[in-house]
Amino acid sequence: MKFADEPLAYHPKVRSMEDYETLYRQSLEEPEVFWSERARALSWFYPPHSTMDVDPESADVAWYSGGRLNACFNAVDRHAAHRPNKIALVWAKNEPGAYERISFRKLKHEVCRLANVLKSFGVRKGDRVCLYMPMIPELVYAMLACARIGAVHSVVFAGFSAESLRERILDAGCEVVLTANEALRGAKRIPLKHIVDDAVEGLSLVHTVLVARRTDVQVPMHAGRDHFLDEVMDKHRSTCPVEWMAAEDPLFILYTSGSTGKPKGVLHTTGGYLVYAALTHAVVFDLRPDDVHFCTADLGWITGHSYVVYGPLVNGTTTVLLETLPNYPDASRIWEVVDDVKATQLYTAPTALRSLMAAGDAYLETSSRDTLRVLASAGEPINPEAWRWYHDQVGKGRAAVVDTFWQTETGGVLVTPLPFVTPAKPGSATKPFFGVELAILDDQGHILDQNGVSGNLCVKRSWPGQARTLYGDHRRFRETYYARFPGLYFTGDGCLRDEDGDIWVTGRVDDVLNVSGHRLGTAEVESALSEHDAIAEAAVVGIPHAIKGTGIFAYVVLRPGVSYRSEIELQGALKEQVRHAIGPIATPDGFRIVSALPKTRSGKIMRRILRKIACGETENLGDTTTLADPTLMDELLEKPAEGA
Ligand code: 6R9
Repeated sequence: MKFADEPLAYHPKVRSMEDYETLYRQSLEEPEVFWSERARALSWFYPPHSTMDVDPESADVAWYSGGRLNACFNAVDRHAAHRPNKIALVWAKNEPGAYERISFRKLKHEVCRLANVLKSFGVRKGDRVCLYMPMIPELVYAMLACARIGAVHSVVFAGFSAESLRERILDAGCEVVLTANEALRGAKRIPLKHIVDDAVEGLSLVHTVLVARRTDVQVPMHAGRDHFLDEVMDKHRSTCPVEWMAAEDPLFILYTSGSTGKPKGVLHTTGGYLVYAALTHAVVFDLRPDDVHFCTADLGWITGHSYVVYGPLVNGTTTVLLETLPNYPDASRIWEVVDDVKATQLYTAPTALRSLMAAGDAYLETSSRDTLRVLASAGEPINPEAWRWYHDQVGKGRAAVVDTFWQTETGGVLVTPLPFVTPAKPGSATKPFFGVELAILDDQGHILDQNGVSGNLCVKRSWPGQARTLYGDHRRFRETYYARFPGLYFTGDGCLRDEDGDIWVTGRVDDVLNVSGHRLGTAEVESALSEHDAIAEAAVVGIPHAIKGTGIFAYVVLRPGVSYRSEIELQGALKEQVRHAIGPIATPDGFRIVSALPKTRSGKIMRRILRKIACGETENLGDTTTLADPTLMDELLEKPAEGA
């Protein structure tokens, strides 16, 4: 076995635009050479005998065939062997000033214990395990324990409702669920165990629920099914052999929203994902051996998977796990954490920056932030004002800002500047990462080769971090990503390539909303609203929102004969309905009751019109002649929508 015990030594050093261009060219002209070099940053049980094997027609992608490796071994064991006392994980707890530091040695022991627990409950290679947990070390242990024994984790963001959780447990066929008695999020306590109880009620599929104890609160335990995690971990040894997985064996499933109501179980595999997560983590964040990487993302999202857990730990980097909200108890908190842990990188979302910025610069005075070298952003377009504040105020002009564009499906960053290398341009994600060949197409499918064009953002060839399929639905995978522009991966985003060739991602061009950096399908929110007894039909559109980026505006048609005491009360009930069906992140910001929805003659809701009306842009509604009922326009235009 080859030990890449100093993974950083195997990542390329990019110090200038010439370095970037040379390597970028090589990555496209000699992909075999480039990508086999990159695989050396991992420890393989058997090294791969090829790099990529792709059939664009069927959207079948394989990377590093013949290779065998284990994700947990790469993230934990090799570092525990070479630098056991190095801190792997700094847990910044909900309580201000409270931290727990976990070394690679301890991480290995805890992960092994938990892996043995999973095995004792019958979890085997290939089985799916659902993790519905707060941001506590046990969640990291659980992800890595699954990886260690070849089980596939499916982390479900602990802000999702019981209904959403149930749907995801069923879709992935999870027999074991891990949770906690409660989650602490700022001043709130979230009764996770109760939510799990509701989610799995009557489901014979789930035979085991393991409950971490985050607080002292008592929760009902279902005899034979529920066990406290600490109690069962205590019974098991802190060593556990790793399962050597094929490079293409699944590592995890992560659900994300699409343009239909049903969430998509994005599946990532082992070898390619890890190579890409580790490489992008090292290059995009200008990684050095003693760095402390602080990414505020929840592990329920891809950013948490790739840049809190896998990227940093595979690179042997100290990574920070933030349990709390960036502004709890106030907007100075996140900056104080930066100082306390001596973070060298900060990775957060524009929505968080906007709300911290709105709180005022006084909150920056209790911290120095002098350790920060790289300030990164992801999840949605960053507005130039937030970019400048991040650069000038947070980083005092000394740290590089990188705006990273990517998706759950891409596994790692796709378009990004490189810190201290790529000339900065507030609001632009600038250049493709190594191996990523972008194409911009017009709606008719013509590739727009020149600069100064805008259109649909696609990727021409495979890269190792890309998702391989949607769990149990390869046809949907093909249709969602490869059918719109045959042979190309379609991101679902629109973009502009400016005269310098820099990329500006402008946002989704499909029926997906990006609310506070979280993806939500309009169809999901609409079906949640329609479940309410009063509602016959609903349509939701995105509207500009100062903090969230995009807010949700809902048009609802009531059932005949429905009466309600006040519109406010009805709105309250509808908000509750959406929280119940999806979770608080999907709560609409504004409502309007209408007698009917504008539809084409084929019955398609004309969201374009609804969006313009909700935004108050009634001047230029475009072509309304295709409406099935043109008289509806008079009603829609009658009363301007109340904003968010
Ligand atoms: C990593 C992540 C993906 C969608 C994506 C796009 C938007 C992400 C962005 C960005 C502009 C950026 N997005 N990063 N838009 N600039 N730097 O967020 O994954 O949750 O799957 O969302 O987010 O619309 O298609 P995911």
